[in-house]
Amino acid sequence: MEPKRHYDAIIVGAGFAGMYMLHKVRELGLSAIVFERGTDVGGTWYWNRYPGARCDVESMEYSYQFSEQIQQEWHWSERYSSQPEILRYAQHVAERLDLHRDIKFETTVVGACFDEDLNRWEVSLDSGESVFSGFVIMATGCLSAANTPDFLGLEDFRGDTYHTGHWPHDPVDFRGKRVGIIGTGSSAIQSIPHIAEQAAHLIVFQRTPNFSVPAANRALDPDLEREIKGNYRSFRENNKKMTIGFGSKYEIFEDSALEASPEKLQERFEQHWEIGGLLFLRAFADLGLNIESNRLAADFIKGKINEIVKDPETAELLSPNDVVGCKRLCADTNYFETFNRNNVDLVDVSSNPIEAITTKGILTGGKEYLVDAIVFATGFDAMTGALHKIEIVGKNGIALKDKWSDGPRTYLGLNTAGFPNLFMITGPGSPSVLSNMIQSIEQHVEFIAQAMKHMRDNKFSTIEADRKAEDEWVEVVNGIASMTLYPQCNSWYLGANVPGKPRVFMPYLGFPSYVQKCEEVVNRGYQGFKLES
Ligand code: NA7
Repeated sequence: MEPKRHYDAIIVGAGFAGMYMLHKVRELGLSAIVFERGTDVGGTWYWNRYPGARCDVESMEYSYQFSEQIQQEWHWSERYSSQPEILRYAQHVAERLDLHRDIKFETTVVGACFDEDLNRWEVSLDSGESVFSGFVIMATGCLSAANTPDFLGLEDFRGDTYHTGHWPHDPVDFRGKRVGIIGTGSSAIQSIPHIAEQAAHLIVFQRTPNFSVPAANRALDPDLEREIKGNYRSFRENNKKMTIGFGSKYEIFEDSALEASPEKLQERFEQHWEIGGLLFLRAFADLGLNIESNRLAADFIKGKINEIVKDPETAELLSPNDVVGCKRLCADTNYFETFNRNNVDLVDVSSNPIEAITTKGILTGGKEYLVDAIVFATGFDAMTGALHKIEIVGKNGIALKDKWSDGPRTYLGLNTAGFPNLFMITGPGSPSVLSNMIQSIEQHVEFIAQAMKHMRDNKFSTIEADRKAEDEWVEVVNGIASMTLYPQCNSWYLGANVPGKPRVFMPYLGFPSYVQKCEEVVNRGYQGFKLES
């Protein structure tokens, strides 16, 4: 498909955000095109094909809810969906909504520049072409810019290298190979058990151990599916009342871990260990707020690690000293058990950082570990990385990179002052990664579509965040984060995983209060936005 010269809206990215945005823009009768660098829809789930990749939000929740028909007809096979199944779901929705005809694949947007005289964006593509539009909607994803540290000698390595967030489409065969994996975040924790089963030898290079709770994944219970589908709408509404936007079907506890007797503490933690995954943090109301309560949860998980991992030295190395949940809690299947295998070694690179990649392996602590392949499970330049890969220039020639040099500043995570008609879906300053992503995507897409309709109906040509409203919002986001334990560790929520990135807590915590704020903004005539004709 050859793009036209001009569209009402240009959407960047064909993940769940871009797909639904295209559908909504079409509903408004406006013209739109989606540019997507991959060969198919799916976004995060298109790129993250590493073995064991799986969502940490339950399948019956991690899906679109705008179409009753689609949510009824789709059947998930497991409690937590695997990457291939989520990708099939994305493809199914794209077919049902006939989206492909307006998506230009294998096309990377490299620049977007606002023309103040004509009130339009000029979007530049990697082909060298330029396309113009009234609106640009960044559906670029929160975890889509892979982060590979600048290891000395990387280009000299003679074996194969992979990044979990950029995994090849053809199956990777590690049989008979010595594999090194760098990182022990969620992607590593999910892939290590699978790679260990296949490879001759796996060496895990760990800088910081991570908390992980078994996902307790299993086949989806047909009775549960029937029950939820029997009243899907009210199930979704109940989830929207949860701070994190999901998990309403589990009991909610209001008490503090500090008030519980040792027996109660043990019982509640055991119960939540069984429930599994992220929901472990719901065992007590204050695990994310009070450091003493949090320590009790940390000790419980460390006790489990000690029980599972047979070698005490390895168990000790795998036991984190951080705050639980401050980095995103991982949900695994047989992660700690994998370290009992004879073909798996753990190398601590916390005190001896990786010095270099050699032609044949990884050098740390003066020792060279020989490997045939290296897996970089080193995460992402989260939330802002994908935006900054595009040269975005707003009013007065100001680049987004410069405006955000001390960290992202947005109003509601939807727009940033000085960049009219540029929307972000689940941008920094919105619940995004601290919520059910698809639910937050839908809420943002609907807000944006409604704003576009409002502008058309009232003959406004531009919408832009007011700088004062933006400043106040940044304060609100930081204020909420500072009441929690989130800012206390070096997480990607803070940008702390990327050297040189400003340390700013990026997501907004609290799905219901955020939605309420957005509704108030609309009801007050887009309060905090400047609308101009
Ligand atoms: P994460 O959670 O950011 O994990 C990246 C891992 O890579 C983490 O263990 C890092 O250690 C490690 N890392 C990064 N740079 C280095 C260097 N230079 N040397 C050694 N180790 C390094 O990314 P994931 O892809 O696992 O998960 C991201 C999210 O995707 C996850 O939270 C889910 O929401 C899905 P560090 O902790 O920085 O010491």
